Amino acid sequence: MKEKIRKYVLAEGGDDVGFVAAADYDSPLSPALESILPGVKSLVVIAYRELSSCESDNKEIAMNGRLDVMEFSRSLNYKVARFIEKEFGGKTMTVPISYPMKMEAETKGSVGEVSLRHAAVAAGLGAWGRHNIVIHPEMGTRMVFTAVLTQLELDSDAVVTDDLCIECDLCVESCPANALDVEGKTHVGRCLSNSQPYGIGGAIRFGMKLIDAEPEQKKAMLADPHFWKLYQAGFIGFQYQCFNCMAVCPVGQ
Ligand code: B12
Repeated sequence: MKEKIRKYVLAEGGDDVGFVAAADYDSPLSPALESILPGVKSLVVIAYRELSSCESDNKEIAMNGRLDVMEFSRSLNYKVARFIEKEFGGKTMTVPISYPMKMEAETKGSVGEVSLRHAAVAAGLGAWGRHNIVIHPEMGTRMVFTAVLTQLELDSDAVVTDDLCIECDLCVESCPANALDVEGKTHVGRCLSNSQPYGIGGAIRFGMKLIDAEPEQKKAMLADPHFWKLYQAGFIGFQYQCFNCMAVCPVGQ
């Protein structure tokens, strides 16, 4: 089964694929897989190369590269899920690159339903780096992941035991928010407010200010490019302004 699925994913444009038995996936913050798909037995984790767009100082082009891979991965994830159901039976469910994401006070919208980094590491697709993201053994850090939950008994691929991070600290030094200063722990608030200034925090701050503003100030706020960017983020989804920790990592480049 694994070989057939692997062949399909690669033929359809995935850059790599790994398998992990549900019992070998462990992410302390995300919900139990069983609560998502009762009878879940395995995850098929798909890896995609991020485009070179992530290097661009032009943030619209950088974000567009991410949107390209998000759109492609949504389609591939769906196809793989359908392929598995048709070919081998059982139920499947897909896990997206980023959203939809649960927006709850408890997790502050910062925990995925399935942690794709933990899944990727357990599926042998890479190892954690100093930047707290996953480095693929050949393709490096510029990777994103999706997954398909299945009810198939698939055993886990071998995990990567090599330390792929070369400890150059370029990610730490190039983080404009100093979000990587503490090893093994990304400062979520710092990363979020810098990489997504038009995200949820920005939208809340804008709304709060608007409520209290005088009528003339309200008009000025709505005519300001800051609001236009919030508006755009609202319909494209996230609007990352920073890809530094991925883009500067020399591993695999
Ligand atoms: C919410 C989210 C964020 C939030 C919160 C991050 C966070 N605390 O996890 C914010 C906005 C900050 C964020 C930022 C980024 N994100 Co993000 N994000 C997610 C999302 C949707 C959920 C993550 C989640 O569930 N976190 C909660 C759990 C997993 O965190 P945790 O248990 O506390 O683990 C943390 C630490 O304990 C540590 N950790 C845990 N175990 C271990 C073990 C070792 C050995 C080490 C060293 C560290 C470590 O790493 C984690 C990060 O703090 C995932 C997609 C997904 N569904 O997984 C993408 C995802 C993690 N993001 C991704 C990316 C690329 C980014 C950014 C580069 C932004 C961008 N422009 O794309 C930055 C990188 C920030 C960084 N260097 O840490 C990719 C990572 C790909 C990869 N190669 O690993 C993912 C997997 C999206 C995808 N589908 O590919 N992200």
